[in-house]
Amino acid sequence: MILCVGTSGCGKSVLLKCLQNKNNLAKLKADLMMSTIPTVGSNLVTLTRTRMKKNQTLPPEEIIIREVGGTLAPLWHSYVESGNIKGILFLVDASSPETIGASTLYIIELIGSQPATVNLDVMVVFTKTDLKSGRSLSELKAIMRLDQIVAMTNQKITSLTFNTETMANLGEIHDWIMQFSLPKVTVKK
Ligand SMILES: Nc1nc2c(ncn2[C@@H]2O[C@H](COP(=O)(O)OP(=O)(O)OP(=O)(O)O)[C@@H](O)[C@H]2O)c(=O)[nH]1
Ligand SMILES: [Mg+2]
Repeated sequence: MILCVGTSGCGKSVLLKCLQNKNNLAKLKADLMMSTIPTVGSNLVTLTRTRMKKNQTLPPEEIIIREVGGTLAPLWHSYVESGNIKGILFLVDASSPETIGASTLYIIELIGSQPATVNLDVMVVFTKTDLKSGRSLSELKAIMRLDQIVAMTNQKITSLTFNTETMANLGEIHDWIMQFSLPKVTVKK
């Protein structure tokens, strides 16, 4: 399982919807037209993929992602401790400087001091980069002090940007998540 966290309204549910529909852009655009509602508590999303190897279809693989909202930030670490978490998808709203500051504190709290998170891979996604700030990835990383956090925690942290206008990097985020996937369990009737 992957834990997807970030401050309230930073775009977690929207990104997960994009990942689920990435091969059906028409449906995705229709879904995104509908207004999103804040996630209450936590929400589970499953991603599935089927790959080909030498003209043979490999068995389907899947992974579950657990979204946990910003209001539950003090409890994020407990989801890592209680669940079978393989990696953390940490979203940061790049359009809001105050939120980037808060996210710095939250990520240090989550991965800098919790024993359960020290060996987990982390992907930081700066969302809403279509909005006013227009900052580059390196500027966003500098504002968040991400290089210092990496040096401090000695953890594997990947970072990139995402927005629903261009959908750029959706494939990279999908591939990062799917590296933790397992063969799909089918229940025989
Ligand atoms: N312009 C723009 N708006 C976005 C983008 N991603 C999400 N949003 C908007 O941000 C708002 C919140 O998105 P959600 O995906 O519901 O945010 P969330 O992090 O799941 O929020 P909570 O579940 O309440 O914590 C919605 O109005 C989205 O349409 C983006 O890339 N660009
Ligand atoms: Mg949500």
